[in-house]
Amino acid sequence: MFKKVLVANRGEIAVRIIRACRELGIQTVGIFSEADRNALHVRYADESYLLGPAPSRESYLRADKILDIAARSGVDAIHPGYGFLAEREDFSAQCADRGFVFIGPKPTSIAAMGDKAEARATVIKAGVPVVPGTEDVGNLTDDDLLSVAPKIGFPLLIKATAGGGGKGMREIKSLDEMPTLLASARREAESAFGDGNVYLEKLVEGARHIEFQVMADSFGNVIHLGERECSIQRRHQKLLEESPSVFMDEELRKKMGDVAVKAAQAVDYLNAGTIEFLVDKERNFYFLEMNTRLQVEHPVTEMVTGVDIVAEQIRIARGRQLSYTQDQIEFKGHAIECRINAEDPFNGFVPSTGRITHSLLPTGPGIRVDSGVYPGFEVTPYYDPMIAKLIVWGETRAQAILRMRRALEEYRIVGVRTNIPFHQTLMDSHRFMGGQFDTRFVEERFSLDDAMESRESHSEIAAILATLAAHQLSERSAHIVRRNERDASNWKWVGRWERMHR
Ligand code: MV4
Repeated sequence: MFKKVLVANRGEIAVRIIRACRELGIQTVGIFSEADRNALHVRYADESYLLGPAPSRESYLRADKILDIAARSGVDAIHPGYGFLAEREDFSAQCADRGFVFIGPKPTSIAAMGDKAEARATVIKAGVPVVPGTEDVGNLTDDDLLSVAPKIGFPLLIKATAGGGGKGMREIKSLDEMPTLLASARREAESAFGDGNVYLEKLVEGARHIEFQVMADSFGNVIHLGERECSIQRRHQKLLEESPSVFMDEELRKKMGDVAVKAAQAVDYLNAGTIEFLVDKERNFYFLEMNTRLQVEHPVTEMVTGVDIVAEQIRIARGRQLSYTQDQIEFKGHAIECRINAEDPFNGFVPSTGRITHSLLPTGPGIRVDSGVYPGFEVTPYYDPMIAKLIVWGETRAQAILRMRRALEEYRIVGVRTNIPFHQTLMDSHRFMGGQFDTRFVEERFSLDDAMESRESHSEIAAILATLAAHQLSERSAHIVRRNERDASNWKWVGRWERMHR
């Protein structure tokens, strides 16, 4: 086993990885920027080293400094977490060159999936279904693209080959608007990735975003750990993930799982990865891209399979076989994760910074909180606003939703604004409860302001009630307002919901 691992990340994911190491008896080395001197991951690691100033490019993106710290502290391996250097093929290669095991895939796999047009071409050869679109790789000129577009058909999407995450993406309704939008897509891709190369795909409308967790060891074993439903997102930022997807059945899971495994095998994959699919209303599914890293939402898969994905990553990286065969993977119950962001849901989700003065975490049956903060910690504007993840498990989806409501009510964070009220409103949404949503749901059909406005129309009654019930309300005021009356008890509600879905 490794003796010592460097965790090349910060926040909740660094803490998560340190926890896995601790359970495996592995010493840990943390790294931190000047803004993170008092961060939780620094306290959890056995030893920690300063990288440099707060901005990521001067700290968490400094591969050279991180490798020097790895050498100085004598680690055997480096876990990159997600973001920062996690999907940089050069970093994965440099780790190997300097004699450290990179706990993740090989540089060749990262490269093959990092170029989204190349990824398409590679998986097509392996028989993986993709959305109809361009199939050539290399730099396609505007003339190439304009001539192939009508054959693909409109509406279509321009996507950046270096992309992912929707940057440089443009929707094209007809050929005449294409030249202008091609130029702006290339400009955006050039400034975001330093690469203006693009490709085309037919637009799949009203689709769900469902992804499969895969794991591969160095003995050629590749398994999948089922799906995560990730359609609840805003501006390409996921807000909630769950497993299983309400859309899934045994047969579709088997089909998509087999395809996910094939896609991983097509790039000779090693370690943990995620295959993203679009699934349309007719249950046609298409490979979108592969994320060659541990993902934020991995806990929902851990909760329904019982697999410790990070421990399994470490095991694979040191050359052991996967602890599970596909047949040994069983799915039990339902898990939901809410991403808790330091941002103001009542004000365009602008990031909220400041010192966390108090915090009270929900606990009890079926609750897990992966947090990167604690009372006294200052949330700075330099990094991702996600400060914690609240994950619940229930026997059924209905039970998981009730548990999530209970946990969101218990959760107290004072000092920064959080999106907890957003999640509470989401948990009350009938469309969410009924599983009737796709990737447009949050942006087009769900407005926190509307939900709040209908409450404001009763503002006078609310004011009187507020005065009368000051005691009770003070308990809830940390989360602003939420509907606290339902027309039925939770028991009745579960019964109804479950009868509806029989
Ligand atoms: C699509 C699509 C519809 N049709 N591709 C957005 C980010 C990038 N990862 C891929 N994305 C999409 N690709 C085709 N051919 C719709 C999206 C999309 C989306 C995908 C996943 C999760 C959320 C999304 C929100 C808007 C659009």
